[in-house]
Amino acid sequence: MITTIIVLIILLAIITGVQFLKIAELGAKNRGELIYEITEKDSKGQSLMVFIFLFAYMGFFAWQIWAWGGWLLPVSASKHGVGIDFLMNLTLWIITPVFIITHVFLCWFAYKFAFSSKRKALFFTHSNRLELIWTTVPSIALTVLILMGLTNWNSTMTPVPEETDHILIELTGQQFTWTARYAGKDKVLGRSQVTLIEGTNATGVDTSDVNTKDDKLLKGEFHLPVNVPVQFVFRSLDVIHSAYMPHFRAQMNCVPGLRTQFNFVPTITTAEMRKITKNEKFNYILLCNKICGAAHYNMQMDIIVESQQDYDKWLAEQKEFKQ
Ligand SMILES: [Cu+2]
Repeated sequence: MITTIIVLIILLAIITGVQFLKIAELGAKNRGELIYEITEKDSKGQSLMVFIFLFAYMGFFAWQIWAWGGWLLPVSASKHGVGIDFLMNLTLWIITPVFIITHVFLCWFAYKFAFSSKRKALFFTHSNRLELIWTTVPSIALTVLILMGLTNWNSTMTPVPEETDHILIELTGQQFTWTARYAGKDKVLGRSQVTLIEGTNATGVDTSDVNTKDDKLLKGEFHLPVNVPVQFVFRSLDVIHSAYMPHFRAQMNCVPGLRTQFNFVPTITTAEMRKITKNEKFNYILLCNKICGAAHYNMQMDIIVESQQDYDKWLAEQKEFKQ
């Protein structure tokens, strides 16, 4: 009912506006004026408004930095994340001055060169020199940024070589929970497939595979040793999820029927990060970053980064799958 009334009010307002315009047109016709002719006075007024808008817009921009700047993530807790942050900051340092300068010019020119009957516009079609400058400069800047980005991308996307000391974790997403599986002593994850899902075997691990016996399945939280490469493998049992670990600057889609992967090296323990953020309750977190259904926001796991000793102790306490 209320929606219908609102729609009616909007329709009536439009009709009234059109009628007012018609009256104005008729009135102007009577006086022998052209209502749609833009006078020099109109032009000056509009250009002044553009100039005032510049200050409001830049003020809003500064306010946003002031108001939201404090919500940025703390320092990166992974090795490659430092590179990502550097790239992000470099990009901002390049685009922020460009953004400010172009808008100042845009609004200033609109004001300064507003229509005047005393002035004739310069007819200017083409300049090879200008074309060359505004093609070359952005090309060089983009090439440098993309090359730096690719180097960083390769460092997380190239699987950790077998011979390098690392840990292997499989993260499985399903509506609406995560399961972490550790490869155990043999450092090999047992096979798994969706057709084997039943009862307590929620992620479908293959119990007939000898490599499965020492695998460890975890809910709620998982631990990582500091400064050791972690190779992640991602699966999904239903829809597309996205494993997002913001403090490590890492995110990967979990796609049904596909194994995706990345690796990173955690560099700051949870205890150290609590000091850095001055927050005793701080915890690293794994989130789902795809809106995958009604309880999507419930898909979280805590991540504890600790010394190798503490990690070994914790891992020994976790039950093996065969139990
Ligand atoms: Cu999800």
